[in-house]
Amino acid sequence: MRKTTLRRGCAALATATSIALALTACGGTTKKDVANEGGSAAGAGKADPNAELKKGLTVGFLPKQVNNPYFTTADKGGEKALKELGSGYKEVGPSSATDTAGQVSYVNTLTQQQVDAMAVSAQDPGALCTALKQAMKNGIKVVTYDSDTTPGCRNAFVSQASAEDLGRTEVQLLAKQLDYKGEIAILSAAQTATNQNTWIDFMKDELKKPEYKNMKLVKVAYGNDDAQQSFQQTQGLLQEYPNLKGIISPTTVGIKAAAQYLSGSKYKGKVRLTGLGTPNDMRKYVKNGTVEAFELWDPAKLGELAARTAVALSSGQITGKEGETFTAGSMGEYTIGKDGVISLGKPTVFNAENIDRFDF
Ligand code: RAM
Repeated sequence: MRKTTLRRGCAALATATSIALALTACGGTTKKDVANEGGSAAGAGKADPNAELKKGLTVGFLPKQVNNPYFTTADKGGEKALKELGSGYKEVGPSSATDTAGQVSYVNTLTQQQVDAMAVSAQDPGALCTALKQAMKNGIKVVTYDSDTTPGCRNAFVSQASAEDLGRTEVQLLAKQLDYKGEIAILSAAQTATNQNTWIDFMKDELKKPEYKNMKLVKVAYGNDDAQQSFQQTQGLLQEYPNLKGIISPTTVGIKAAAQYLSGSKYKGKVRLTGLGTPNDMRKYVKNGTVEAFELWDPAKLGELAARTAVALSSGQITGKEGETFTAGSMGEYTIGKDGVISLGKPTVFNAENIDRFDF
């Protein structure tokens, strides 16, 4: 693979200078930046569905946060698939879910190390764009997984499920438990997180339907995928809104911390909680009556699909264009959708009846 030297610019600046300067130079994300990032990075060259899968590649995983068990499981799924495919794996990433500048510099590190592909879960949709485009100019294939950037800044996005389905079903799950009545709040991750923000937009849209006329979203709080902050935010929500009846937390760190708080408080079983969590984190809260139902996909499968997509892109089997298909090993055949999105499938709803069948 031909690789050119890293060009000067914002991306290079982020590694070469202080984090503060890099942030100023590269900027955070505004809605306008995202809206202006049109086009797609897919379609460079032509896909050859019969191309042989290359071996000996290196794929770098860059999660939102390295010490988050969700990403540990996801990235292990990627590592296992790469081993099977005869390629190498590495993982780099920040330990905080709000270290956007750190993520930028990790993209630059992977570019300088000349990996063949990278799989990135974006903390912020716009902040990584310049660095990711630089990586692609250097011949590196870029897959986002879990949390996207914008279509022009990566070759493909491996999505956990339909964002619309996730947003709407979380409201539906909570509404049933509340009998469609009362004040509710959302406990999210980082304020810039692409995935959570997309789901929240669909939650708000779902709440506009007439069946929810007696439910009111009073606040969206941010726990930054930090256990302590999420716990404190839950406590704060209940102090600020004593009539709160339900919480949706679309983050594995948030829902676990909220469940921990509720289960040790007078609100246990009274204030309903749902969202996205892992069965292993949530088992005890389902069994002790704090949580009735919540959902998630299998993070290991998400990581595996991201790895297999990266290898298919690097091998020329796909370019990221809508309509292209490829076989992701034993996971079967996937078709690339609009804007280069590849969807893992439907999430699972976990409750007291089925939770013991899952171990992740
Ligand atoms: C957290 C992260 C991740 C999200 C899951 C549900 O671990 O925010 O991005 O997909 O929750």
